[in-house]
Amino acid sequence: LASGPVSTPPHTVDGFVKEFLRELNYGQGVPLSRSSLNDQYLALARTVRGYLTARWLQTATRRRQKPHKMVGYLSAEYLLGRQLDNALLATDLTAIADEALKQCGIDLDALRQAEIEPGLGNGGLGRLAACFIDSLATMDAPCVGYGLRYEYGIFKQTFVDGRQVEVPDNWLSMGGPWEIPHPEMEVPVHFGGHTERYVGEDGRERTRWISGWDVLGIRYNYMVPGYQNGVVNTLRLWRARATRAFDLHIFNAGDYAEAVRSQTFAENISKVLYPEDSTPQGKELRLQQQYFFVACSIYDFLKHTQPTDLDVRDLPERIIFQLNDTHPVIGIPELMRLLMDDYDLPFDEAWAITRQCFAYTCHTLLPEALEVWSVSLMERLLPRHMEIIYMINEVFLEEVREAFPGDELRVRRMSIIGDHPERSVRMAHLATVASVKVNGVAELHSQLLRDKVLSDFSEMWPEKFTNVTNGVTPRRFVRQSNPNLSKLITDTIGVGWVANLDRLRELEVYAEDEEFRAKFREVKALNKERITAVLKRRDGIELPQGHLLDVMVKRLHEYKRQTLKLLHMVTLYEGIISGEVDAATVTPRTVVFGAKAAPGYRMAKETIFLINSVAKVINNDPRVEGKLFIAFPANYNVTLAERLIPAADLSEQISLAGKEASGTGNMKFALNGALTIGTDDGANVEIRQLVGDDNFFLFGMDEPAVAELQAKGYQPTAYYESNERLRRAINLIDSGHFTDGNREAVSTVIGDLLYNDRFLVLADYQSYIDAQAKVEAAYADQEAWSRSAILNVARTGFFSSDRSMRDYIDRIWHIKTGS
Ligand code: 26W
Repeated sequence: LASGPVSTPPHTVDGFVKEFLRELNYGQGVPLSRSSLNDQYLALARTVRGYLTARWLQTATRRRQKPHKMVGYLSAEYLLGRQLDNALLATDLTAIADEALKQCGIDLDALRQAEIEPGLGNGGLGRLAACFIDSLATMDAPCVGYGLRYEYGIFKQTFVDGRQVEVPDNWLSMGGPWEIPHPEMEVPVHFGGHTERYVGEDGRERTRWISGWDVLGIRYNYMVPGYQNGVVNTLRLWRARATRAFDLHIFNAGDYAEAVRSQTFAENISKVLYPEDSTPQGKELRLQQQYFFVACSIYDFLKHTQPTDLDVRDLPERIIFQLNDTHPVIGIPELMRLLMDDYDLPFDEAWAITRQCFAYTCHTLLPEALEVWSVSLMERLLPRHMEIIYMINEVFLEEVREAFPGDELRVRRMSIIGDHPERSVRMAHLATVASVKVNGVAELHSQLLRDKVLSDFSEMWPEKFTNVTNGVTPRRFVRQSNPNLSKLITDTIGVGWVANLDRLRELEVYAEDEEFRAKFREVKALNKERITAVLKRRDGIELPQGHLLDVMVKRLHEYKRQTLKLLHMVTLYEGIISGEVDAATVTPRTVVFGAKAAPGYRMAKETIFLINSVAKVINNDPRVEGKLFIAFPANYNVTLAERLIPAADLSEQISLAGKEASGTGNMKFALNGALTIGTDDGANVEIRQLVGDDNFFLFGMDEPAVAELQAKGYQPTAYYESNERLRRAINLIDSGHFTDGNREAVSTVIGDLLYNDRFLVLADYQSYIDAQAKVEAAYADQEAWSRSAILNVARTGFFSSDRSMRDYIDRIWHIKTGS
């Protein structure tokens, strides 16, 4: 990196025009007069990147002056969303770029639309990582985000006859203007083979790993700009490439087939993001991905990022690797391997160091989402790591026996190696044993981790467990996505809130101000106009106007209970068409769903089909015209979220209590002035505490009630039989009313609801219907509704990811911010 002065392009319209035309002419190689929209977008992105690069180099140079501890955020997913607007905002170039492009006869908005968002994540976990690195840059905290540069991100969802069809997301096909590749810096990563003992020159026995095949990690840097603070951090994603030493392998000819395999398969490693969200498939390629990016990242830190004279014994003063769920946990035995086999440290010393270098965040409560890898796969793919895991387990189980003498049952429960259904490595156990701290992502979640999922561990090491409630970046999810509300807030309390979200509290008094409430409603109305235009252009959907806008957007999963929302809509519809309910008394309501299903998740896909089927009938039935409407735009992603959330009146957060670790969409809605209808789950609990019971629609069983009902044996049919409205809603679906008389087409979902219903949809149905009736009553009083909505904005500044990062820094990382 340059250590001398770096030049920043001039912050003027003229300067910007010059940079832009230079990028267009010499970068894209086209004159303005013949440039395509994509040429212009790429030139603009590169221009803005130029402004970032200067700051990026300055940040790196400054950080190099002084030894410091940094965070290596290890995440298999980063759901970044579009980059252009965020970079313009961070550099305060939006107005300049707008004017500069105008002078070139170009509309900035058209170029914004040209960007394909990097969808390198599935949902909450990946988006959280993106929010965190944004906040760390804004706080000037030394952090490198490490991950995988998937060539194909999360699939593009399309609907064919109401059913989800996945299309590959070739996000780089139009160019990757935000990345800086370094093909000259290759990181070797080994797989397979065997280990052998040998005696070193000093007479000590050592182990070496003779790999079966190797790949190279190619570094791609992305800039992560802080908000108008001149800081730019790094996101470093790895791409796999076949080795050149490949020919040598062939000549050595020991294992020709394996060598050929490496050539063929090496580049598959970073090919595609696994679209499974919370159901690990145990696929070998996924383990290859995990080891690949973590090995590259640790190597990169040791060889390039730390000062060259650092003694590895001081590592804990230089680095803390944050494990974003269990996906990067293989980094633990990897660091052990490096310390023992490359740096010659004995096991005990390596273990003492390693145990100070990792911290683990768990993001789930579903038992099926806890990753395990079979011992046989591990032995084949990473034989040295498997040996090290056994060694770790041995000393760990000794500790357990010492702490709980004679409790062999406990030893078996806690072992890193499990026996059922096959011998496998429990990654959450390995992570917990090796980490300085283990955290959940909301108060309730952390409590349930301590009391249930990892209770043996929290008994042994109570101080190891902590909570850090998730957050979202206010830059992207308020300032950028909701310019109308942002302007109102800034006009009212000044601009400081963008980097200090607690200041939203100052809005609280304005909840009582009639004029402010009117302006607030005007903002909502404008945002509804905007989403109406977006859905029309993007999906051909004609959103009815003047409705309560009720939004449920998140991955499709049974525990999130999209079917409960659907049952509510069918209930309203059935009430009207049966004549039971006078249509004139019904609050006009539009429900927007957005949800991708994992391609192999049958029930989720059937639910998508059912939503689309119900939508088609309701939207075309004149009896409910102007009253009920369901929109299900395909391919819900970050870009659509940014348009949709600011327009919502009602936020649906209706997971079964005890199942949603936190949720982060819930926070985005509240911050944008939607009221929440939600269960006592995840961060909903904290949202409700902050906004107050009067400004939140709570329903459903709480976690202890759920546990109790399940313990005594839950029978969904009992609810079906005893609840007439529920029965009529289910019967209407079951009759084939929404599927052209085809009852078979709905049988999977209906059958599951009646005879399984693992997530207690029917048990919470009546409570949900009652809460929705309260919503309607509340919405009828627009002044009171606005007051509540404003209080939601004013009281949820806590959910800034800046605050989450403060908490990680204070409770876990102990790093310094600023220079
Ligand atoms: C395929 C294996 C697997 C297992 C778990 C893939 C992905 C997961 C994730 C842990 C699922 C996930 O994204 N969890 C979500 O994390 C968010 C950020 O903390 C929370 O807000 C959500 O509640 C949680 O579901």
